[in-house]
Amino acid sequence: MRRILVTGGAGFIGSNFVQYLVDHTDVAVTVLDKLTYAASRESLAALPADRVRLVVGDIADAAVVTPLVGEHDAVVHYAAESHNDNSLADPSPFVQTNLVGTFTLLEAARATGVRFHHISTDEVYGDLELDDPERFTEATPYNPSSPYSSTKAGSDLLVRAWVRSFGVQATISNCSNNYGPWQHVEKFIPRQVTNVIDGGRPKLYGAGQNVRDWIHADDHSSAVWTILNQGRIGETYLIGADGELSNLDVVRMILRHFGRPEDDFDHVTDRAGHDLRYAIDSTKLRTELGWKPEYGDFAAGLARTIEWYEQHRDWWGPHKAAVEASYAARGQ
Ligand code: NAD
Ligand code: TDX
Repeated sequence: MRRILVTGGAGFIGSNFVQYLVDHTDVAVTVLDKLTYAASRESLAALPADRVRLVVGDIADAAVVTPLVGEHDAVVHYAAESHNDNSLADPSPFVQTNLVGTFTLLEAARATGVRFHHISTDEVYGDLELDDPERFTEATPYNPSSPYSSTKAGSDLLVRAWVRSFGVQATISNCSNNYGPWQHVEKFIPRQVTNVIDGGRPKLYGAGQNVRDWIHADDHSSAVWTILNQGRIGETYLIGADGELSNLDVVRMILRHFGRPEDDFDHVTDRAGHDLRYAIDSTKLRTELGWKPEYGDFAAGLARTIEWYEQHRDWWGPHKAAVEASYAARGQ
């Protein structure tokens, strides 16, 4: 593979993958990104211009997508509307980007025969009880809860159909919750960390018992590169790093890091339809393709991430007030 097109490469996880490609390979990268509110040109600014090119455009625009896909050896498709709370406030861009955008890319992959890797989420499987001994596997039935996760589930099913009916050379990965630098302040960990940096209090939805399975974005990127190179066409691989923690525990870890009392947070209005627990069994990826995560120690990864947010106030600061105002308007 010499040339790779990364959709959504100016977002949190997509930009991490672009950085990964620059650091670990010699491929030329094109980023196709609409530069929505969630994008950040700064996340790509330090990368060498002779390795990374940015094309500003919409994945649902066939006139842009089809010729661009044809110039590459592979497409890695990250672009999406990604925030559950936004999907509850206005589902429309989620349907357009996650479904129509993925459809448009698949049609281009079908027309050009280009290898396609689809980035998805564990949320397509719905949620688990707190005491369920089972975790999600590739065989778990789809059961999404939110407009966001249902559009991601629909996009996965489009990929599967385009493989089976049209022979598109695609793989799919479903990953758990990512953390790390460059994550938008609307998301859970950056929101709480920046609240504390600003002298405010973390905001926990409901009782805070909901469990998420945390993975560092660098580990997600290494898994995607492994699947792109060694994955079997038509297969799905779950990506996870055994990082289950309740939201309450994460908030307490953040408060401890800053030397603040562990109960120095607010309970706020719960998310509608809030998934209780996600948990990934990544045995298939580990045994078939030999991948393993490097960031086993969540506390250490979280501490580095907190330090990054302390050092990058100029990046997140300008967005913070508007994000908090929209949460406050919803009682969150
Ligand atoms: P993000 O919101 O940070 O970034 C999304 C990027 O996609 C942005 O740069 C945005 O400008 C771009 N984009 C949105 N609509 C577009 C369009 N119509 N055309 C072109 N570009 C468009 O999201 P993220 O957290 O980096 O997530 C990236 C992908 O990973 C998504 O597909 C998401 O479902 C998946 N995922 C995320 C997580 C997580 O924890 N964040 C976990 C598993 C899977
Ligand atoms: O202020 C908050 N307080 C709070 O308790 C926010 C923003 C969130 N939460 C809770 C809701 C969730 O239980 O924290 C948990 C994590 O919330 P998000 O960061 O919004 O992530 P989640 O809804 O779990 O989805 C994320 O992981 C899967 C990504 O945003 C998705 O793109 C990915 O598919």
